[in-house]
Amino acid sequence: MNRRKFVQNSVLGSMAAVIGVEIVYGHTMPSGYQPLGLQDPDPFKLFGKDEGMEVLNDRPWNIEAKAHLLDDAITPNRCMFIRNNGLIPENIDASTWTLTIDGEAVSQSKTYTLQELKSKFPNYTYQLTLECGGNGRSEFDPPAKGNQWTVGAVSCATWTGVRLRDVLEDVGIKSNAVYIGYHAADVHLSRDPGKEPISRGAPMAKALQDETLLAFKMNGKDIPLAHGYPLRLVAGGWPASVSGKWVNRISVRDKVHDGTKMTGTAYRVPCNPVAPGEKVKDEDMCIIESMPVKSLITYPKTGAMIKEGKKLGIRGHAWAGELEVTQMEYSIDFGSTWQECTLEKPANRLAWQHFSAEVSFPKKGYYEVWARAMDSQGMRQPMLLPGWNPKGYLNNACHRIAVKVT
Ligand SMILES: Nc1nc2c(c(=O)[nH]1)N[C@H]1C(S)=C(S)[C@@H](COP(=O)(O)O)O[C@H]1N2
Ligand SMILES: [Mo]
Repeated sequence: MNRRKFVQNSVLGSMAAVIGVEIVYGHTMPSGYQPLGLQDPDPFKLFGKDEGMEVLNDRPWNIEAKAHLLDDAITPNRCMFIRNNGLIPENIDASTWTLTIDGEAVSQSKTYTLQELKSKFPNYTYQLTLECGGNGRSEFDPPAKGNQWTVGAVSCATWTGVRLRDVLEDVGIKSNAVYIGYHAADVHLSRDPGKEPISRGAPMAKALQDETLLAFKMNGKDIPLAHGYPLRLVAGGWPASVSGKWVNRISVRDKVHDGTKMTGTAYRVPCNPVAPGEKVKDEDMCIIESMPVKSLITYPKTGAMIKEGKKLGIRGHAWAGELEVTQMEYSIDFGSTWQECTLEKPANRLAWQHFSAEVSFPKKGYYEVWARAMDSQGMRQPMLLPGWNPKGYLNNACHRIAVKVT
């Protein structure tokens, strides 16, 4: 008798199905062994992402888009960045999923099944811009720790769900309500069930906005697993960390929510500007709320070549947190002069806006096209880096592409 235990045929069969071909010496594989081909999944296939996306980290998964991949008016799953603080929950069963509303500021906590949420409250659909607070971090100097996002940690998808406000009204909110905080099913990297990877939230005013959704659909389909299936909070215009994925509990707090990554320096910037590299005390750091005005040239890709005498059509999107973008300009002379772009109205509040322009170049040579948006309060994007901050948030510098006229 052979003392070694071998993998069962049925297990072998399912492993082969995932790998896609027969595991030729599979019958000699020790039982419990994970073939490398299963340990190292192709993230693009795993999440249905475009192969041009950049994997910044695999534990946890963090994947960003490139500017030209964000050219669609509405971001498809294929090009949507993934930002995880922990491990994606496994074995989700939407038919048994529940959402509990509790906290100091509810008279009585209440639990809803997903089906109850969907049928009991009116459904709404909005296009909502979600940008990671750390988008653009890679440019800061001295560098900031964390995912080195360039420009691609932003999306604007169509989200369908119920208003958080309607659900909170149904539960009954007391007058001491200050903040909501979400809790979710993802797992801390340590796998310690007592630790949450992230548990953030928003003041009541944001929680009660028309566009703040408990969403169960993205772009008309079930939300992809990596983006929060089967239920996620979507609070457009604020750091996307407020938009909790895999949400199963929302606490209505009588103080600013103090969950993981709400306190200390997480998702906070110095309340007053500091010199690059300066140490900032925790109590001098303020929570990021609305994201600043920003834009992205999504066509053409940087490095474009065009023929002398030809005009170049450029296009992209602009957004301004809680505000609307009221002007969009481009420059081909490193910001010395600016020309107006055509700018569309947003599909709804908190949706990004599309811009376009026909650019002429005076002669052959190297150019850069810079794009600059202005919000409804007259704030414009900085041409280069904005204020340095210890965690590298809120880089809304003008996006730039290189163009050669030959
Ligand atoms: N439960 C949970 N929600 C989460 C996160 C997370 O790690 N866990 N990451 C947050 C952060 S920091 C961002 S930027 C967005 C990213 O959303 P996306 O992965 O759908 O693009 O989700 C937010 N919601
Ligand atoms: Mo984020």
